Amino acid sequence: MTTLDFNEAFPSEQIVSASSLTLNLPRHPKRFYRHGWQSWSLAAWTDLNPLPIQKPTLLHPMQIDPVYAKEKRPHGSWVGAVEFENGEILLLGSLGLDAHVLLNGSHLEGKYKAGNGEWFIAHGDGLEVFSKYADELGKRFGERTNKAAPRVWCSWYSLYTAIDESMLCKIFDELGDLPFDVLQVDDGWQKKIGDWEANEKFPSGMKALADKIKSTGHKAGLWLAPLIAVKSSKLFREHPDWFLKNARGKFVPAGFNWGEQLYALDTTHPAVLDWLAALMKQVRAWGFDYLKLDFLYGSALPGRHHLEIPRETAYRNGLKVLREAMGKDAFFLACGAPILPSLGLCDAMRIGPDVSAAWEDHLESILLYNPTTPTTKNAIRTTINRLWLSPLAQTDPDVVYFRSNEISLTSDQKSLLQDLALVCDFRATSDLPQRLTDDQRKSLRLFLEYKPTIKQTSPYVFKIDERIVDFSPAMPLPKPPAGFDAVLGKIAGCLGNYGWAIKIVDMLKLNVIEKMKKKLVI
Ligand code: 9PG
Repeated sequence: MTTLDFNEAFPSEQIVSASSLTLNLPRHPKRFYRHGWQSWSLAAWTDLNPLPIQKPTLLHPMQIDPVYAKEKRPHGSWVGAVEFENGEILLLGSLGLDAHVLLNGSHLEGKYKAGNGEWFIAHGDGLEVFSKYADELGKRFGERTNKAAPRVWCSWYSLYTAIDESMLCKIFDELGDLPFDVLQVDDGWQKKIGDWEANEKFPSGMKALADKIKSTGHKAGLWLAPLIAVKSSKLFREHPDWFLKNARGKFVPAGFNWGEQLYALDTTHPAVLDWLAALMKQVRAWGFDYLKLDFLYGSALPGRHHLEIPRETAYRNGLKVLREAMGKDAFFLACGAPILPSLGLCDAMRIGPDVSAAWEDHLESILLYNPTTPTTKNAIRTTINRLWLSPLAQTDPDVVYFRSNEISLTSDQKSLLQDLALVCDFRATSDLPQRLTDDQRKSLRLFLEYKPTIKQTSPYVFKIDERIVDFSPAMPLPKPPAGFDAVLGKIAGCLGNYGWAIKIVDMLKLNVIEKMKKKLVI
């Protein structure tokens, strides 16, 4: 164990090797920078009060590192930082993968789970110390690839899983000459999560769909979640030994979605790696060149692996196999991805939770105190607080909206989200061309073509050409629920631990989408 006093003589930056490191602070800091585990987990500056435990527990593996889900003290995956009254920032960040940072009173502590590792320590201006940390990470894991930022139409945020071949083909035609680079088919095409073949809604198969996209002059993009599977999949039934188990021999729960329990592949198992490589080759052979690989966190969950290596290394080895098999020329967007272990292997990374057509969600964000829930406010907050990653991967803030149907965002909120996409230089939307007015279509075209000069003037304020844009409205976390809301939150949190309750909520949501789809005149 290494202990250092943070005093006047402290170097402005240094690298220290230690399995556990304590920085003694001269006084209690004012705020702590929490850096969540994977794309959707919270990244934010908070005061030092404990945050309520996110609910429901059943969903924890999809939202936070389950190992630290109940930690009350301020903490973060790989990196943490404190801010003092005078505005000075002190950052402690690991340069290895199995590390966690914690604020213990006036001690900033970093710990590697297995053995020694490097720590980067720097103090001074916030933007500067994070940028230096990113430089050091880049040296070790690889810097951002030089592919052009793609402009993407993605099916998810209008149609969710209610996609089908004929509807998508009509949309691809209707997008016309809008300057998209990629048309990306999201969740809903596959037989099951784990069984990556076209389902009955895609009777001509996936190669035909990719051909159709390419015939419109665009790159074909596809969503998959290759590292997890639902319990009812053929993959899980046929290869239960490929899935991650805990020390008691039980399958490690990887969350609950699609009305089912999720399990994760053990990427230290040679047969799993062969299967992953074959899957990537298959998808490329169909003609998809842009791959959004999602729910990647699954293979970084704790468990007893086939080979005894740290879970982050197990995950990274799996990701290497995926990357190699898809080829360097494919564009790889990592989503639901543990942040540090994905660096250097993907072209772009989602760095926040999903956006939605609402600014906040009373049930999920507030009653359940869940900052990973899909809302535009949650997405902007975490994305802005992760922009320091941009030298390491293209940063995907998720889609923007131009539509005015099926949406409760105000025009200011929609603009803020569009400005975030400009800041990230990653432009995507799911708006249906059939539902856009002429003016909205014009604005979308301008947005896709616009290449402004961006300057960050303070952590949340940017100059976009001559406009000043302040993202502060998205920064506050909801207040922990009190009174009646707290009671409702408790009930909702308990119900949320029952798969059937989540299934009912999901079915209600899908029902709304199906109704919307029927109204769609195509
Ligand atoms: C497809 C979607 C979209 C989206 C991804 C991801 O239950 N959950 O907690 C949950 C979180 C995120 C999520 C879906 C479910 O979204 O970010 O863009 O591709 O999967 O299913």
